[in-house]
Formats: sequence, C-alpha cells, structure tokens
Amino acid sequence: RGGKEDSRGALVVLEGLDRCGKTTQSTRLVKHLESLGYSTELWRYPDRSTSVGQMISSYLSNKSQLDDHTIHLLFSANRWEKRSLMESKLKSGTTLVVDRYSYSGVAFSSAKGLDIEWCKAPEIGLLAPDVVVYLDIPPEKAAERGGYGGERYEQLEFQKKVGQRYQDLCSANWKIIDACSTMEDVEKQLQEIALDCVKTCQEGKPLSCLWS
Ligand code: Z5A
Repeated sequence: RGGKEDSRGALVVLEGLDRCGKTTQSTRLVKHLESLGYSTELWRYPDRSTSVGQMISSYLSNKSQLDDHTIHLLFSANRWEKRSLMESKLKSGTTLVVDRYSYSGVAFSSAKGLDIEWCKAPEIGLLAPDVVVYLDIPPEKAAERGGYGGERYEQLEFQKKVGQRYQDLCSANWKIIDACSTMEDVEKQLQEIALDCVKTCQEGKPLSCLWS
C-alpha cells in the first residue's frame, strides 16, 4: 500500500518488563496495520520453535540449568538464526512487529551482573530497529497484573533491576508509552508511532545494524 514499488517494511520493536502488555499490544498493532493494507507480521523473541529456542524455553521454565554467559549467547543465536529471513521480509515490503529483541537480551543478562558491553557484543550486526517502543510500567504494578507464571525471571526484585538496565539502554529512537494507561490509550499511541515509522521507511530510510 502506498509508497514506492520497492519500498521496505519497518522493524518495530516492543520492549518492557514482564506483564507490561507487549503481547496484547503487538497483536493489536499487527491487526491494525493489516487492516490498513500494510503487509505485517508478528514476531517474538525468544522464538521457541527452533532447536535453540527449545533450549531457551527449557531454561526459562527451570527444566535445565545453564551458565549466565551461555544462555545469553543462546538468546543472541536465536536472533541470528532469523536475521536473514528478517532482512528479506523487510526488503520485500513486510513490516515486522517484534515482541522483545536485543534490548531484552542486554537488559536481562546485565541485570544478573554480566558486563553490559560484553552483553552487547554478540548483537552487533543484527538489524537495528526503526523504532523501539518501551511500554513503561513500575515493576510493582506489573506484578499486580495477575500471576507471574513461575518462569525464571518472573520475580519482583529482579524485574526492578531489569527496569534500571532498560533506562541505561534508552536512546534517541526509543518512544516511551505509559503502560498503566488503558489498553485502548496504549493501542492508539502505539498506532501513531508505528504508522509514522512505516511511512518513514517507505520513503526510503535505509536499513542499519546494531549497535547504534
Ligand atoms: N529474555 C532474555 O532474558 N533475553 C532475551 O534476549 C529475550 C528474552 C528475547 C521471555 O519471556 C523471557 O525471556 C523474559 C525475558 C527473557 N522474561 N521475563 N520476564 P516472554 O517474552 O515469553 O514473556 P514476557 O515478555 O515476560 O511476556 P508476558 O508475561 O506474556 O507479558 P506481556 O506480553 O508484556 O504482557 P501481556 O501478556 O500482553 O499482558 C499481561 C497481562 O496484563 C494480561 O493479563 C493483560 O490482559 C494485562 N494487560 C495488558 N495491558 C494492560 C493494560 N493497559 N491495563 C491493564 N491490564 C493490562
């Protein structure tokens, strides 16, 4: 729809603490963009469908133990194994709405005490998002949203540390939305940000790579 024949899709990333509403909002955003005629797909990391993803899933549900560095590299590998597909989708004009990306990788691992630059290093060369939307919620409020499901990182004290790491990572292409607003308010703000981004990409904004 619109744009030039060869215009590319946008890479829209949603980030935030557990229970901030990423799943709800990314699903709604994809439906909205599709309803406007934009080719759009919903992606999420970890992608638990691959063999690397299954190792991650087993770790998150406490069925296996892994050294902190090892699991960090697996999360990164899980993004690398989808990188070329990501690039071809974007170049063919499909917009990707991605629920968690490299920032989750760095925020969660560095919150455990790993060096932040070490955490960023394996992400270098992955595609850089055109926009990162951070759904901002105090950890206490997120915890009130019913049932942390018992996965490894679903603990208040840890989520507080992750929130601080996200603040350290926040940069110019981040947009912050108050995730305590109603679902409809969040949805509207997200739609505006995403549409603006999709149009900028259609107009010829080049793809770039992390870490920038
Ligand atoms: N991780 C990592 O360490 N390294 C990495 O590289 C990556 C990830 C990629 C994967 O979790 C874990 O892996 C994650 C980070 C780590 N650990 N933690 N924590 P996941 O992605 O499978 O799960 P999650 O991201 O934590 O998602 P979630 O629990 O499903 O939460 P969510 O998607 O952000 O929220 P939601 O499901 O849309 O909403 C949660 C509830 O709140 C639900 O009942 C909604 O109806 C409700 N809700 C949503 N919005 C609102 C508003 N606005 N008001 C009121 N209630 C709301």
